[in-house]
Amino acid sequence: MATKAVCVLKGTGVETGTVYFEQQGEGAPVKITGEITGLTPGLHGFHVHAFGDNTNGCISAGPHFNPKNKNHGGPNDEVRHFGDLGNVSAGANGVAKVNIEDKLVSLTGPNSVIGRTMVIHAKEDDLGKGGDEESLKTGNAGGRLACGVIGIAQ
Ligand SMILES: [Cu+2]
Ligand SMILES: [Zn+2]
Repeated sequence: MATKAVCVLKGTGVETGTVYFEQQGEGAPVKITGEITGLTPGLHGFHVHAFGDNTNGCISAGPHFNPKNKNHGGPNDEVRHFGDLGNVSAGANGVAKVNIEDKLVSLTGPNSVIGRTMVIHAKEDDLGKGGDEESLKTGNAGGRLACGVIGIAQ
């Protein structure tokens, strides 16, 4: 049976943002789709962060979701955080279409992302290749433009 989740991104850095998750069964890849508007054109880091906590805005979501204690990386890297989804690309109109399939993000089991927070960042994620310490933690993706807790969908 398919599991579905949804996340509405809120923050001063976007106009709208809706992200849908769908997984066909335990261990299957997760399809992540949606649209984010009101962005500056270009690449923006896009991650699942550890906590579904919004008490102090997007900051309370904590670091990237990293249950295996690895360094930051890109979505296709062996060494990466579970939450590392790379970048989304906004066109000249400020709209980014999300269309990702990921093997580590899951909606079931002990490492489920349901109840955690999706964050979109001000800057490009360097995917851990920036050559400095921060690159291996956050990809130097800068501030948190908007975020939302991933919840169970209908
Ligand atoms: Cu992030
Ligand atoms: Zn990361």
